[in-house]
Amino acid sequence: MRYLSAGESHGPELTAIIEGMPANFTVNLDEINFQLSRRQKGHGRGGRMKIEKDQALVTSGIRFNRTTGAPICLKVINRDWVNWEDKMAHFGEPLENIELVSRPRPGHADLSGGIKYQQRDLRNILERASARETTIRVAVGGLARQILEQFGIKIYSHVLQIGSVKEENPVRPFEAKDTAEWANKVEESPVRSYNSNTEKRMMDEIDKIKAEGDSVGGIIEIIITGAPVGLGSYVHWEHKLDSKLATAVMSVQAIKAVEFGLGFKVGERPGSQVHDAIYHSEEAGFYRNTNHAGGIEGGMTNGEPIIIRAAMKPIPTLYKPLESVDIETKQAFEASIERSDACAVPAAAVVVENAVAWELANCFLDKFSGDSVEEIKQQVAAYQDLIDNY
Ligand code: EPS
Repeated sequence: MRYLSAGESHGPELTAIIEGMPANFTVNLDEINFQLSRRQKGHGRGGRMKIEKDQALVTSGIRFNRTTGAPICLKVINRDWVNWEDKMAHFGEPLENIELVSRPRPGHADLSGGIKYQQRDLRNILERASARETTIRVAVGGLARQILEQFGIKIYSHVLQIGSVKEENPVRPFEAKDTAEWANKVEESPVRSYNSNTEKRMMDEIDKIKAEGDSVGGIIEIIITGAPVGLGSYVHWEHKLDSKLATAVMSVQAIKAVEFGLGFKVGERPGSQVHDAIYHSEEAGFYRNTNHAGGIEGGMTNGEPIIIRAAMKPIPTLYKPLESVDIETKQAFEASIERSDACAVPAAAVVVENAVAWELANCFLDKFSGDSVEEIKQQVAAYQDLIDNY
C-alpha cells in the first residue's frame, strides 16, 4: 500500500489517498474517529483544539463498511478555515493589509524552509510543516490498525517522561494484571500515564512550565503485541522492520530520537546482558524470558512484543520566544505572542501509534499479500501451520 497526503494547517481540509488496500476488509468509521479524538486530548494542548473536533470523511474505496480494493480517499475538515479563508485563499491577489510572516521561530521549519523554497511569507512554510498534518496520518493509521486488529495485532502507548518527571517503574500492558484495565487507565489519564502518582507530577510539571511561558517535551513508549514472527526481513537494507518503523516514528513532527528495546543501553552492557536467551516448550514453541531486543532481531519480528521509545522536543512556538532575526529587516525582534501548546507529548504518543500502525500493516500485507481479505486469511493460516511445525 502507499498513500499521499495534502493539506495546510489553516486550509479547508486535510486529505489522504490510500492505494493498494485489499478488498473486503471490514472498516469502522467510528474507530477512525476514535483515533482522531484521542489525538486531540492531553493536558497542555492550546486553544486550537477547542476549535477543531476532527471527524473523518470517506469519499471513495469503501462501500457498506467494506473496502472494495479501489483507492480510498479520506478527508478531515479544518473548522478553523472559516477564520482563514481570506488569508489562505488559493487564488486571487492577497489582501492589501495581509500580514506576512517574516519572523522565523527557532526550532521550526520556518527559516530553512523559507530559504529552500524561496518564500518571503513564511506562512507558506509553517502551514504545511505544522503538526496539524498529523491529523490525516492518524486517520490513515486508524484504518491500517483495523487490518492489524483483525489478525490479533494490537498497538498501545504510554508516556514515560515529561520534562524532569520520569516514570521510574513503567508497567507495560502485557505485564499488567489486566491489559484492558491498563489500556482504560492510560486512555483516561490526561498525560497517558498508568501510574496516578506520576500522572499528578507530570501535570504539575506542564502547569509550571506553561506558567513560565515555556514548553516541555518528553518520552513516549509504543508497545505492539500479537505480531507474528517474520515481519520485515534481513535480506536487504530497505526491508528491515526496525528501520521502517524508525522512519515512521522520526517523520512525526518534533520527534528527535527513537530506540527499540534496550535502545541506547545496548552500548553500556556486555553481550550476555543484552541478548535474549531462546527456549522451547511444546505448548509455547520458541520463546524468550527477556525482551531486550524489543521484539525485533535481524530486522524481523521475533514473536515478542515490539517496544519502541521516542523522544519529543518541546514545542518551539514559545510565549517567551528565543532570539531570532526578521528575514526582511535582518534585525533581531522582540517577543511576539502566538497561540501554542505547552505540551503535546500525550498527543504525539497517539500520532506515533498510528504512524507505526500504517508501516506495520504494510509489512504485514507484504508478507501476506493478496487482493482480498479471503486470500490474506488463507496465507496467515498456512503460515501459522509452518510456525507450529518448525
Ligand atoms: C501547530 C500550532 C498550533 C497547534 C497545531 C500545530 O496550531 P495553531 O497555529 O492553529 O494554533 O494547535 O496543532 C493542531 C492544529 C493539531 O491539530 O494538532 C504547529 O505549529 O505545528
